[in-house]
Amino acid sequence: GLGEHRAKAERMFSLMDGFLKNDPISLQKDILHHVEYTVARSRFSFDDFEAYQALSHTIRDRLIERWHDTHIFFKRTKPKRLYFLSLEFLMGRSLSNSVINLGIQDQCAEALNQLGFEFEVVAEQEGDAALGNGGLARFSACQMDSLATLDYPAWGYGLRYEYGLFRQIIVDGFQHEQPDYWLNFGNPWEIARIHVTYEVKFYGTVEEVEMNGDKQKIWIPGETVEAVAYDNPIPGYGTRNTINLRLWAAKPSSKFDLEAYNTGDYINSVVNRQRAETISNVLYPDDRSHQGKELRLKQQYFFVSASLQDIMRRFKEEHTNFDELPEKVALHLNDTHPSLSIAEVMRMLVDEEHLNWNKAWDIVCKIFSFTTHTMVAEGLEKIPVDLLGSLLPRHLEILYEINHHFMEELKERIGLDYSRLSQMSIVEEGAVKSIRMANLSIVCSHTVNGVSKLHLETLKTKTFKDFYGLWPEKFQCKTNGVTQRRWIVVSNPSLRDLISKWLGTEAWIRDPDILSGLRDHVDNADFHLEWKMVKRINKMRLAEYIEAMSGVKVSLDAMFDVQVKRIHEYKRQLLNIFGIIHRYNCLKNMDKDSRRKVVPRVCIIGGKAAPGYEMAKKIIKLCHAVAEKINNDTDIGDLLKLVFIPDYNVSVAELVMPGADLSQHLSTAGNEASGTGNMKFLMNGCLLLATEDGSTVEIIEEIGADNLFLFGAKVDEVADLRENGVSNLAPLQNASPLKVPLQFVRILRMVRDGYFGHKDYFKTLCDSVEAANDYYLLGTDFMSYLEAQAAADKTFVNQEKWTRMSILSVAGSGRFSSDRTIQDYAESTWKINPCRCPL
Ligand code: GPK
Repeated sequence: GLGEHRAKAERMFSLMDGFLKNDPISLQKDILHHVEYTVARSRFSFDDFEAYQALSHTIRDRLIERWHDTHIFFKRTKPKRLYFLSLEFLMGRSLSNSVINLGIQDQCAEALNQLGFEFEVVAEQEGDAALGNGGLARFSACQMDSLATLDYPAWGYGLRYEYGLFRQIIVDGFQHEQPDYWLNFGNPWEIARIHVTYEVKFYGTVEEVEMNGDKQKIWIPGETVEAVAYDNPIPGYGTRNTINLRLWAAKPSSKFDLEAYNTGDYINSVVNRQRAETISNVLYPDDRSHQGKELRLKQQYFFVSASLQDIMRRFKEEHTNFDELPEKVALHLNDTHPSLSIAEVMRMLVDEEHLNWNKAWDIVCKIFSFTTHTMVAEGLEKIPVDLLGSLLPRHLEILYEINHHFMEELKERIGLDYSRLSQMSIVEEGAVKSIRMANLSIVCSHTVNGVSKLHLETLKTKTFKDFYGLWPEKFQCKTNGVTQRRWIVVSNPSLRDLISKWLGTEAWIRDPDILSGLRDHVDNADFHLEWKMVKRINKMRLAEYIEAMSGVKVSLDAMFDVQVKRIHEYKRQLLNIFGIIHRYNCLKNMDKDSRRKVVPRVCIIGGKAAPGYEMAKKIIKLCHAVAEKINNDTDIGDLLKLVFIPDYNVSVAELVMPGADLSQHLSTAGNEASGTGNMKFLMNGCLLLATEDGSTVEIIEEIGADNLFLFGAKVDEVADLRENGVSNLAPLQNASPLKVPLQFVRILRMVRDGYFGHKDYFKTLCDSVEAANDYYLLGTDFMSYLEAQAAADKTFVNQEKWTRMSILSVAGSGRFSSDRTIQDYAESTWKINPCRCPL
């Protein structure tokens, strides 16, 4: 009975010695305990990596306590929960972040110190968790941090890829990809839940059976694999709340296929079973193009099926009536990647729970919300019907039925406008009949979110114009944000201290709007001095890293100019490289006197190209070819350096952003849905040189156009420029210098003619600008780009002005905290409330 239960609980508690303590001595004891019993090294002799392992386990224990308490509290209060479904999470390192969010950074540093170790060195031992590609995936990670910090009852769901995003190595200037077998060194941040498993089924047939006089479809699957949960605690800052990121790994089913084993072919049967594990083996490395690969579809369904079984089981433990689902469950689709969830929930409600179709549909339409991350329709995900029909035959039927109902409704609303009907249809007819996952997500979601104002505007007027006409109220803007915990507190401790000192509080770490208080000190000379000192310290760290990685020595007096992000034609790293070549040409033509007035530059470029993206790979090679020329030109010396930082990832970003003076965001207007790198640089007091694209438009609103360097065509000019504008470079030979800037033509010619070597290899790259009509408008924007660069140079000479702009950047960055984004989602999309675990 209850009394017995309580007595047992009390005895357990008395055995427990209370919660783990966080004073330095207790921490040291725990670290040594883990050295001896978890890492199995002698406590009298262990190295930095073993210290990292032991400290991580020490922190993990503390996370687990909070994570248990949080979940017990959620179970007791039964709040509406948010389930954030994403196929990608770029978490990066966990140690520093956890220690900071737990509020025990000083204690840990002291504990390590007394054991003869240094916190920074130990933290450096950790590898990145890189289960994602780029912006979308890192944004998911930032959102998890904010969900935990703001006490929301949320779960993240994802896949536990054994190989994360490939490692980029550069050989002779070319990118090579190496597998990222990140689990080789163990992962103290996850908890294997070997008993939390679900069967996931594939293939097979659909049959019709009689059920209480009704005909009912059932799916007879052909293959079963098992999903095993790995839980990753996500601690909030300034709260006990620690939420869960549950990642699924595929394992062979624990049920045996008796027949296979009885035929005597034991070895082959085992080998075949083992194939199940391939499903969660590897992350697809191309962002924004997942088309028609069976393994990818398998990953998506594997993820969806396991997550929804888990979510439904939890719902059924607490509630009995599916009418309550919309009040208790919010399912968020992070892009279309998890959108098979829609068909899966319908299948569960109709086939398994025997609700009638309309009732099930009514419920489903109240639980899903959707965020899209692309601007252009070509980037939208489609799944060939043949593929879907063979892997998931019942789901295909359900998708057809959803579409049938939708088309009927649509005909009533808009009449027999066949062109519009076929454009809005979930099913795309044509050479390859496909399911349009974005249309599906829009039809079924109560809210469709854009990731910046400009992005939402494009969705409404272009990409999803017809859907907007039909359901204007569905479309909402939720401008992205990034977490100041990682992007200032973890990555830039000197700036953290400086901000807190001048604001007189650390409250901005939970309440980022407070950062605007820095404006009060924007003209204070002492503040300026300290501000510049912090930047100098961070530049020093970065310079050391650059020298270690590339052998290039750089001057701290130079302007550190950074462009780091995935390599894409639309992000225009090529424009940056052309600008650097231009700078080089100018320097070569100058006399000694003029050179003395030049602001020295260190140009830093970093980013990965998708393995199959030829043009992006050529941009990387060009960068190296140009760097080789410039860096070895003794005539130029410190006036200009170009370095490519290999293997750009979250932990490299943490080092690069604080050390940057200037950062570049060059996407052709109308292509970058939001951008989040710009926000991270802003938080680190780095000035932006940018086009008016994505969220930069809102950064301008917040800090004023005077406080960054803007250039380029505006979004509403782009279409016109592409059609009639000055952008048509072909044939280049005859182009008038008035139309295409002569400098630009000359630079293109240098690359084409082999000035940087590799003439043949760069041919298609040059063609992409010339013959392909300069789709991304490099020629058009070139002069404007050079002017913005010149303005940056001019400002840099005036350090007082520069520092002012830098301070105002940080002061205006509060609006770009993911805390703001998440609060907005929680209140207006998910309708969830904070649920704060008592201390
Ligand atoms: C968008 F469509 C995609 C994609 O597949 N991967 C990805 O990283 C990015 N994104 C956008 O390109 C960024 O503008 C945006 O800030 C980020 O998603 C987060 O919304």
